[in-house]
Amino acid sequence: MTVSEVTDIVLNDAIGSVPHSAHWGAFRVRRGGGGIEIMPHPGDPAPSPLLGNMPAAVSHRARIARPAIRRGWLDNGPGADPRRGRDEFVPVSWEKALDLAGAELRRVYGEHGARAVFGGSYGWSSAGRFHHAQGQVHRFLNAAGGYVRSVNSYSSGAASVILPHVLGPQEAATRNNVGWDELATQTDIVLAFGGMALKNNDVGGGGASEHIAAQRLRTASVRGAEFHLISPLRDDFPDEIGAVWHPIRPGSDVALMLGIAHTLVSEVRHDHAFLARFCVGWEVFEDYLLGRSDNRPKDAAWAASICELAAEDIVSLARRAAGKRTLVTCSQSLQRARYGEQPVWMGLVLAAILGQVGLPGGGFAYALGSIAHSGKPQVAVPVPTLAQGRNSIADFIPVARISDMLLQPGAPFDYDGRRLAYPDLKLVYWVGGNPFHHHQDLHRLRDAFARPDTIIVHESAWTATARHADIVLPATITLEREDIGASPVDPLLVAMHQAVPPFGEAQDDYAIFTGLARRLGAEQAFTEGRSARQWLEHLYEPTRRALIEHGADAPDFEEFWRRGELRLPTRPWDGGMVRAFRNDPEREPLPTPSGKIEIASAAIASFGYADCPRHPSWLPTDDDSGERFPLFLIANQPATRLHSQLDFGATSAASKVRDREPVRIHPHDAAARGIRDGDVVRLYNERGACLAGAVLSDALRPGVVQLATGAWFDPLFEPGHPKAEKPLCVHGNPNVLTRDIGTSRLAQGSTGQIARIQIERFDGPLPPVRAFDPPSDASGGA
Ligand code: PGD
Repeated sequence: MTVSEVTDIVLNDAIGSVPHSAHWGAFRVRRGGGGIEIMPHPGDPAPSPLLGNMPAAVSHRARIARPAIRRGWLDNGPGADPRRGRDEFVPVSWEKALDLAGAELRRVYGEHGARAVFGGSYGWSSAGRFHHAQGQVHRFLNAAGGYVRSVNSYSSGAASVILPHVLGPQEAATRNNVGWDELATQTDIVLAFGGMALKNNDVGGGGASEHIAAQRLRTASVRGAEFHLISPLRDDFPDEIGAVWHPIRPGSDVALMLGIAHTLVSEVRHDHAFLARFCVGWEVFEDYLLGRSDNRPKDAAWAASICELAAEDIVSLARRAAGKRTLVTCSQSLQRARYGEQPVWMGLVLAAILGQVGLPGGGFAYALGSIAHSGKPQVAVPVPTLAQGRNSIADFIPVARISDMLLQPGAPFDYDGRRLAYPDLKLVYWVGGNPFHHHQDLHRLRDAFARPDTIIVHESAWTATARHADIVLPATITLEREDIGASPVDPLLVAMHQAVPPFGEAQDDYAIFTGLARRLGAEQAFTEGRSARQWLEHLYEPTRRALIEHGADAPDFEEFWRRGELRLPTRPWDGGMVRAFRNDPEREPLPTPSGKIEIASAAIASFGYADCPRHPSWLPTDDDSGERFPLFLIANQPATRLHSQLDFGATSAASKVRDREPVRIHPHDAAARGIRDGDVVRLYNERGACLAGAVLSDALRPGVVQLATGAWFDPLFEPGHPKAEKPLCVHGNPNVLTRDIGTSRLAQGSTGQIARIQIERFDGPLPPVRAFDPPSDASGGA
């Protein structure tokens, strides 16, 4: 029997459903009644509500049915063009679209070289290991001639650069460091800076088959563990756990950590032996902490004046944490802000002062509770991975410097001790990401996207990124193709069967790149002569071989595909590099310059960055707009979708208020502005403005409003209107308000988490939300 015959049987089996997987969970799909039904994996104790967004994706009007070319590009050819984002599109055949894209790639490579092609193409795309958009675009561009890449992520831009200097690779502080099972059974007290919101635990890149965070927190709580939530938002921790809420002023966590540290040291509750044996730089940091070097002791009263919590609560936190199995966690959100390196570094130092680093259930954990994959055992065998080939050029940008790069070709910039220069880009190729969701200061990004000669995007839907492109190639969604779902920290390998036929003329990214590679004479290098199905079999093979070596269940591909999933063995939990260091620091030094935890870093000091000095420090804000814009906006991860994905789906749509993204406001702030629950409001600052639907809530600290990211950018272009340069987003995308500045010269990470804004009731005629309607002329019929 052939594989496809086996597939047919599975597709038509008695249950009538097929297995599949997304970043937010494994599930089965059943077709019927003109749509699809999604059934969560039975082994998942807490399936994600994001599954509810999937049925709409199959045939929503926002889907892209045919290749389309922007009118201005088609008429005038390549070149900078401010009409990007508000031009019309002309549907064309695949043949014509690929001919145009291929010819343009050839022109740019020929005239300007690979340094003129940006393929950084950041984004989460979908869960499969083969049709993973980043892997596909990088492999294609490497075969075609090379590209300028991006490094690091919007998730962890600051942490991924600071941690190797002071502890070890980011994984040392996330994976295999402090696990959920240890927290459940051994931790006495958790200081959760930025919280552990369950919505964020729903999602893990590549798939998360078991959502265990809530259950582990419950076990710990029943055992008597004490939880402290440090966040401006009360629901950054599950209600049922009964955490003590410390409603801190946004962006001031480092001051609180210093205040706790000062109390510990001045009351001699710190672990001096640990600091002496396992750390370097304590003395210089202690001088700063106690105010010997700057005449400003960072005591509880000092901290209280900055973070606006009571000094006695800070002292009490320090006393409660001392002498117990204490875990300090730092969420990803804290470091997605100006000086985001500091809370990560200082969280580690606080755990070191408590002497807890490396103990089971104690110490420091970065991103435990920020993403489904932290704190879970690693899979013991390699998971399928598509090789990306070799890039012929070395140029890169830190991922969040995209607008700077496009706006300032040739300009110098700092990054991690190096002085680099932005390349001069002519062609931008974006696949599997939505910069008009993920980047900050979207009006500046619009200016940046007006600059290149050509922008090519593969998308399944008319996102704002697709609308800002010149050549738009319709991509399938994950449900429309076969793949293998896997992650190095999830034990379930999923045979992702095709659930529905492609929408309109959509093609897989692999098929699109194959067509383009053919036109560039690079087809063999890109495909190696394999069909998509042959690639799946090829990528599965190393996993199977490793399973055999492990003496584990190792079915051949056909059998794996028939079964629909395979449980992979996991490594025994051993606390990883940090625990090994704790057990034997001489033999198992950390991979830092000193081999120890760096409380002060000579390397960082040598860079001379005022915005990231030699030891963790409180750095007052350099945003002086607080007088004009008195409210803090928290632009956090949504609970109703992953980033901007499937914003039109049922779960996301159900949360909207009069079609807009909900913005939560404290009743005091609302009353002061005459805002009632359900009103449409306008959020604004000097960078832009958006509408949103007001939801009054006392789960926020007064003075703070919260608007999640991911509502599709929906600019209202009014011809001739003086503000057309900064059009109002009528749907509620907070990135029209956020600041496009790096965390510091060290990491240059994204700072999208916090912005200063003002808010008012919107009484004007209500503009319709058109984000999900295709641009004019583009639909062309499905
Ligand atoms: P997504 O919405 O996941 O956002 O930014 P990211 O760009 O990853 O975009 C993925 C896109 O890929 C979607 O448009 C989807 O349709 C498309 N796609 C999915 N599968 C495929 C495929 O197979 N092929 C193709 N061609 N396309 C596909 C996320 C980023 O946003 C991240 S990771 C974080 S942590 C940041 N968070 C914040 C924040 O907290 N606050 C602010 N203000 N800003 C943020 N931006 C960042």
